[in-house]
Formats: sequence, C-alpha cells, structure tokens
Amino acid sequence: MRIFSGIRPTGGLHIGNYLGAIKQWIAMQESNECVFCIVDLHAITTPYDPKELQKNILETTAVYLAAGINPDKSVIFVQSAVKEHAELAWLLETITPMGELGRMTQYKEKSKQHKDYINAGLFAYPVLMAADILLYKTQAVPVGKDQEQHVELARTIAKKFNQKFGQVFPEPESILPKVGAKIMSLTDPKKKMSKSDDPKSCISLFDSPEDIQKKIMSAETDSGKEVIYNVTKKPGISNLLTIYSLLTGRTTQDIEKEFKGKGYGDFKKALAKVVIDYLEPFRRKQKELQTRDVYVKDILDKGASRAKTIAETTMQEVRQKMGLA
Ligand code: ATP
Ligand code: LTN
Repeated sequence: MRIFSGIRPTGGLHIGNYLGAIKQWIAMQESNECVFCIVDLHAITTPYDPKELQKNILETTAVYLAAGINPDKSVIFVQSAVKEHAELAWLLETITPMGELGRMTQYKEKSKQHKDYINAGLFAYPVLMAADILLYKTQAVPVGKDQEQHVELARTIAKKFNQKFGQVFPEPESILPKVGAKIMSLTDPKKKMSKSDDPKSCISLFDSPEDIQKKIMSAETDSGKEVIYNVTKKPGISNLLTIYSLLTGRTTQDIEKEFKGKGYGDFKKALAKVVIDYLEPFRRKQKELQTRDVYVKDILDKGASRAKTIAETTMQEVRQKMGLA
C-alpha cells in the first residue's frame, strides 16, 4: 500500500505525536511504500517566527530518524521542496465547497486560539492536506484522532475529482491506533496534548529526565486516590494509565492491580521512570543527529527528489484531465 503522513514543524514533538502517529509509521514502513513529510506550508498558517522555521524543520526530521524511520525504506522530505503540493492544492480548491471547510474542527479551534490570525490559508488548510495525500495516490493515512475529519474530507475531494474529471485518485482511508489516538494534556485532561500549548501540558520526546519527572508529578489528577481506569470519572489518571500501558505493553487492568492500595504519588513516580527509560534512546540519537546537519539535509534532498518524481507524474495526469494541458 502507498502510505502518506505528515507533521507540522511547529516545535518540539510530544508523546501524543509519537503514540498517535509516528509509532504507527515505524510499523508500516516494513511492508508498505511510505512517504513521510514535514509540512512547513501548513506550519505557516498559524503565528510563527521565520527565523525558527528551518531549525524546526531539521528538528522534526531528527525526530523522524530518532524514532526509527528508515530513510532507505521510506521517503522523508519537506513539503515546500515539492512545488506540486501548492499547485494541486489550488486546483482542488476549485472543487471544494466553502461550507465543508467552515465545518472543520481544527479550523474552528485554531481561529479561536489565534483571533487576530484568521487567514485564508488556515481556512484552506485541509485542501492542502488533501493535495499532500492525493499527490502520491495514497491509500492509507496513519494519523491521530484529531486528523480523521481532514482525511475524510480528502476522500470526499478525491471522489468529487474522479466523478467530475475521470478516475485519478484512490480514496484514502485514515488509520488510527486502537489505543493512543488521542493522548490528553497533562494540565487539562479534557483537552488533547498539543505542541502549541503550555510546555507543562506535554512531554516532549527530548525532554530531560528532570523535566519529565516534574511534569508527571504535577500532572492534573482527579478526586479520590485509587489508580483506576475510568475516562469519565477519572480522565487525568486514565490518560496516565494509557501512556503507561502503551509504553510498557501491559494492559491497564494489570497496572491497576499493581497499584491497588497505593496512591497517585507512587503511580506517578513509577510512570515517570517508565517514560524516562522509554525516551532515553530518543535523547541519545537526537544528540548524535544535532551534530550531523549535513547528513540530515542530504536525506531531505534525496527524499524530495524521490517525492518529486511521483508528484510530477500525478500532476501531468491531473492537468490533462482538467483541461490545463
Ligand atoms: P499543534 O499544536 O501545532 O497543532 P499538534 O501537537 O496538534 O500540533 P500536529 O503536528 O498537528 O500536532 O500532529 C501531528 C500528528 O500527531 C497527527 O497525526 C496528529 O493526529 C497526531 N497527534 C497530535 N496530537 C496528538 C495527541 N494528543 N494524541 C494522539 N495523536 C496526536
Ligand atoms: N494536518 C496534519 C498534518 C498534515 C498531514 C498531511 C497529516 C499535513 N498534511 C497529510 C497526514 C497527511 C496535522 O497533524 N495537523
């Protein structure tokens, strides 16, 4: 299968990004044709510092590599290096109803979050995402829960294009992890963990052991003191149990048993150790990659050239079907 996914280079990636998206990518690259993108054109739809963008792109690439994406198996590249993304987005905008875009949850949330930055790019964001996906004739898109709606829209756009101009695109499907598709914020377990939120609310993949310890110990918990999985009554503890379970491969019931009769404090201490140990290889590999910018840039250049070959072929077909060639 052809797989495509991407992450915005908007700052330090967190365990939500890893458990919701990247962990699935690693498993998929073994037996699929995978294309993984650093979507810088999406990152500029919310406030950002141009001086930081290149650094964030290299950092996000380092996360992909440190997490285990193999550049010999998968294509890794930066979205703006392949101009066809912007071209296809424009063409697809002409068949996307405004109403569909206005309904998108991420658009509504981001426009609430940045009231003085509601630009047309933010509104058209899902069409650029559809272009990313369709350009590679993608069949499956591994993402977290919050992106499901956007992938659904990409399906709608693909269907509409095929009906109007003739068959070009497969209809892509999202692939969500069974557990971990929505890791919640440590400071407000009713909200999703998000990298543009307060740093205390998320565990970054490269956080120091001290920071991880502090963040977990001060994570919002619920009334009572038993360590029990119950999302409605105990959203904070349930979120921490989910993280514990995903990082150890143990069931939540098994973990509940271990902490029966013990309080939140003991559980949080144990979780901090699990997270610190799990992320140790990430910190190590990232340190190593920090000194190898040339190697990382070379991977991105090669990735862009492989991506371009696929993108150009699709665009020739699209231009012909639409009467532009
Ligand atoms: P931002 O705060 O800049 O919007 P984000 O933290 O929401 O960033 P994205 O770059 O939008 O992260 O998402 C990258 C990938 O990680 C997507 O597939 C998304 O669904 C997934 N993801 C993001 N947050 C979570 C989360 N809390 N739990 C599970 N998956 C997540
Ligand atoms: N909108 C996504 C990032 C993204 C993406 C994509 C994900 C851009 N293009 C294509 C999957 C496929 C987000 O996580 N905010």
